[in-house]
Amino acid sequence: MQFISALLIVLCGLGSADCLDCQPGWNQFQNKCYWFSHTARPWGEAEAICAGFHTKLAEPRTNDESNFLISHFQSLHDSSFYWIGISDLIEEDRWIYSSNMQTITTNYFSPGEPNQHTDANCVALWDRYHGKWADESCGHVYRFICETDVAEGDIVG
Ligand SMILES: [Ca+2]
Repeated sequence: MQFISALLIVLCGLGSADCLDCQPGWNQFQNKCYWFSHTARPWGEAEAICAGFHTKLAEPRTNDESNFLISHFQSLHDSSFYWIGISDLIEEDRWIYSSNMQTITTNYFSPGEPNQHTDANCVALWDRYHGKWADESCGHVYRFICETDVAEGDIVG
């Protein structure tokens, strides 16, 4: 059974259509499920909405995860910005994940970004940068991306 679970994870990571490990409306990549919102909120409210579903704003930890978010973002063609769970709210110019306050382990700021200093403390994917990151004022009202781990029980079905 463990082998089947591992196989499903691999297949789902490759975008298998039979993959049912995420809830309807969520997109799977590797062992995470992502939801791209249809409504726009300030960063803090976006975080609260994710938390309301026991999830969190997306926190890409690897280049592969960042690349997945960017490619899915580009496939949507429907919004200019999407919030993710990275900010320098606590300490200027130290970009951290919201859930554990650790310094980011993958950096997809577009060249020249971040560039707005204390005026912009939250990170969004931006279509002008083909989905790479910009620092934005946290009060701006943008769509957002929530993430959650694939539940182990769901993998086995
Ligand atoms: Ca800042």
